[in-house]
Amino acid sequence: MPAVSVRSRTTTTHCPYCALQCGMHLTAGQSVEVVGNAKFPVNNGGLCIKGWTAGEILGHPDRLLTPLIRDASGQLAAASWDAALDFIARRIEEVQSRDGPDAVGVFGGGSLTNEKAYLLGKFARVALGTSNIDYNGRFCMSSAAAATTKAFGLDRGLPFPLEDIAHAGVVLLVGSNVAETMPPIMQYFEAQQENGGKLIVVDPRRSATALWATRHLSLRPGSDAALANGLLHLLIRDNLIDRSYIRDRTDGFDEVRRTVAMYWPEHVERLTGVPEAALIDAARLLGTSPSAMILTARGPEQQVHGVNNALAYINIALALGAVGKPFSGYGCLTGQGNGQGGREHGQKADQLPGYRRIDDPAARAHVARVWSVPESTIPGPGKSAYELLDSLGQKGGVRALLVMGSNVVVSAPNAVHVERRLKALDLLVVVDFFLSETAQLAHVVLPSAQWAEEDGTMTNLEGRVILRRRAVEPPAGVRTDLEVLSALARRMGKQRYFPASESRDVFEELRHASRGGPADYSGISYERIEAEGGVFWPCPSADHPGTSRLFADTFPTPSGRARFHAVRHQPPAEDRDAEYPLYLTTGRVLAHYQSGTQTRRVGQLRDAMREPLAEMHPVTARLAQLCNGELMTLTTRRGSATFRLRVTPTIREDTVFVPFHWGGEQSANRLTNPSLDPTSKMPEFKVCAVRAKAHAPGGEGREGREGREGGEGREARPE
Ligand SMILES: Nc1nc2c(c(=O)[nH]1)N[C@H]1C(S)=C(S)[C@@H](COP(=O)(O)OP(=O)(O)OC[C@H]3O[C@@H](n4cnc5c(=O)[nH]c(N)nc54)[C@H](O)[C@@H]3O)O[C@H]1N2
Ligand SMILES: Nc1nc2c(c(=O)[nH]1)N[C@H]1C(S)=C(S)[C@@H](COP(=O)(O)OP(=O)(O)OC[C@H]3O[C@@H](n4cnc5c(=O)[nH]c(N)nc54)[C@H](O)[C@@H]3O)O[C@H]1N2
Ligand code: SF4
Ligand SMILES: [Mo]
Repeated sequence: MPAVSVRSRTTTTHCPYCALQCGMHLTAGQSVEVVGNAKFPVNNGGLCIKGWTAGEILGHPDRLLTPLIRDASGQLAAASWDAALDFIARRIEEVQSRDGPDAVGVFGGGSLTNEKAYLLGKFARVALGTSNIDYNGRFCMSSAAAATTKAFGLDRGLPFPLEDIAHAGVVLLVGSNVAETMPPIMQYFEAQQENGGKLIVVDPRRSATALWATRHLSLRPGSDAALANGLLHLLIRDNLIDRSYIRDRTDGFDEVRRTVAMYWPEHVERLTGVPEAALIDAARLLGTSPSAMILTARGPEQQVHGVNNALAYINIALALGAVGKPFSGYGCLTGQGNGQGGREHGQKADQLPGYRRIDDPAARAHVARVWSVPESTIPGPGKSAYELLDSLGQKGGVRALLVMGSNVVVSAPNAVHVERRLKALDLLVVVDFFLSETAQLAHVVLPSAQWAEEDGTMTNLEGRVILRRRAVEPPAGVRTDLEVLSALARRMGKQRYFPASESRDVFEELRHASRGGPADYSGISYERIEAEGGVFWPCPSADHPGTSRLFADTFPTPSGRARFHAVRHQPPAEDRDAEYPLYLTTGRVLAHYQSGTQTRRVGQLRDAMREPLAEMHPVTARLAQLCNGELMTLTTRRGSATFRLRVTPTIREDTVFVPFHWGGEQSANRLTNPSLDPTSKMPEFKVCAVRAKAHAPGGEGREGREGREGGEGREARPE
């Protein structure tokens, strides 16, 4: 096990995983102990099992401790930092002189600190001169981000602090299983219920979260826009909307009114599978509450119509006059540790720091000044995440790729194809602390420090900028991501643009770069974050208190008013049919995190769930003669994968759910559809057509007795 040397015994910091960024105290001794920070206002001391066990990944025996280069025999072999960095710089130079600057791509992640996300974006534009940088947040909140930008003129996941949930009269929680994905958040829902509030959960599964709900609407996957339009239809019909708010603070309602007029309850029941009476009841709860809050997460967003789905829910919040009012409004529950900050500082294909647009001349001029480069040298917008991965190794596409903070072999849709594209690269460099499935394909792997071994800021789902502290020394031989980027820039002769590799210095530059932008961090400092338990952006000056609640008086749109958007229900990119008779939806379980690189290495989490279980309704399983606990092969138009079956009445009869935290034969993403939302470029992780058969080693699925006798195979086919 690599030595973990102690710097100070107890450090106050934050969890390495999700967007809650729970506060914790980390005590480093023989092992690293974690307890929740009772004074941090988000989790108030609560942690989930991933947080408690996070210390285990620091001194883990699988840690990468030296750079690796693929040798002549095709094996990854230990190499010195000089050899690895020289090799990368030389190959990049070769690729760019042959195929141009855009032939080198960068793929970042929402787990990177703000400082890393900022420097990675600058590295792509200034050191590499490429437009091709994007990140895994594209697979995460991009649909809600696009929708809130359209409707409110600004994307901050939650425009209010979490504590507002406790005081909301009704919360409509859509496609979000927070009881598993952010357990300490449940304290706010518990308090809400104690205060007499109601919770309506919209999910094709009666999830752990739905068990907390006053009402559960079990909609058909891919039917969110129909459901939302149906609710708004009823609110208008029953005169439960806020007409003066609509008149004074919004534009575009008339067209929405005309559109939702077509979504009468019987019709919506047919589209969504949600009974008419349940719709009427939910609309009444929402419309009669003094404070209605609508929260969406990946369920409605990770769809080919993800932006429209989010807009349809936003329309309800606007019609109720809820946005900008106390304990009310619309919010998107951001997912990754720095899912929020990671989308603000320039690792997105179309973006510059401070949440500026890369095609905005004033934004370009400002950032060019901060970077000391001519404005004309900053490239324009590049390819979005899946488009970038799809172009790898292709003529005219990206030929060399640097991956920092993502494991796309497991987490990208249509994963077999993505793996093939990665293998076609002239150069794949992966910076990680474990040999992830993606790192296993690399030409060069660089070992980096992790969360508790370095300082850096993160922005949680509320827009609260927090500070992670170095609690232990990184193992000998590894470097921080910031050091890696600076060292590579030096190899490329660009060192004068990358003088800093200390987090605090990079943050100072980020403050200037963000000044005047929508996500303005210029008034935030490490000292303020520590003294104030985090600072909410926008915070434009040192004496500004930060902005915990947005939109109270106005919206940052040109008119100062919010915008309605008329959207229609459209079927998913791939609907079920005779050949693929079920819907497949994918998501998360409590014990594992994302592509599983970290959590599959923690004993307690592995024991909690050793393999992915595919959920299927008993009626569907019985029709297919599939039994609980048996292996089942799922097949879509992209490929097949095998899972152990969990028969449960908590899921719709027409739907199968699989968690995506595993790779190889058990990878949900071998099955998923890479069709993209036209605006956000979000892939349709949440809906595709699938067929299920009993597993037959060596074949797609074992035929049942009837199958061998010429009848139907054992295949799941709902009514
Ligand atoms: N344990 C754990 N926690 C995590 C993570 C993790 O990997 N593991 N990841 C973090 C990250 S990055 C994210 S983005 C968040 C995600 O957090 P969530 O969005 O809560 O998680 P998911 O499981 O992806 O999806 C939520 C729900 O959407 C439902 N759903 C499926 N299809 C549809 C549909 O068509 N419409 C609707 N309305 N719902 C549908 C699913 O049944 C599921 O219960 O979690 C964060 N927290
Ligand atoms: N089928 C399906 N697929 C999905 C989803 C789904 O719901 N269904 N959800 C999507 C969503 S919402 C997300 S956010 C993505 C996430 O999926 P990924 O992009 O794969 O995210 P992680 O698994 O967090 O990958 C992070 C990798 O970077 C490493 N890492 C973590 N922190 C750092 C760091 O600071 N520096 C460096 N150098 N490396 C680091 C980890 O060890 C890990 O190997 O998956 C998406 N894929
Ligand atoms: S809820 Fe999220 S931030 Fe909190 S302990 Fe669990 S994984 Fe960490
Ligand atoms: Mo995410």
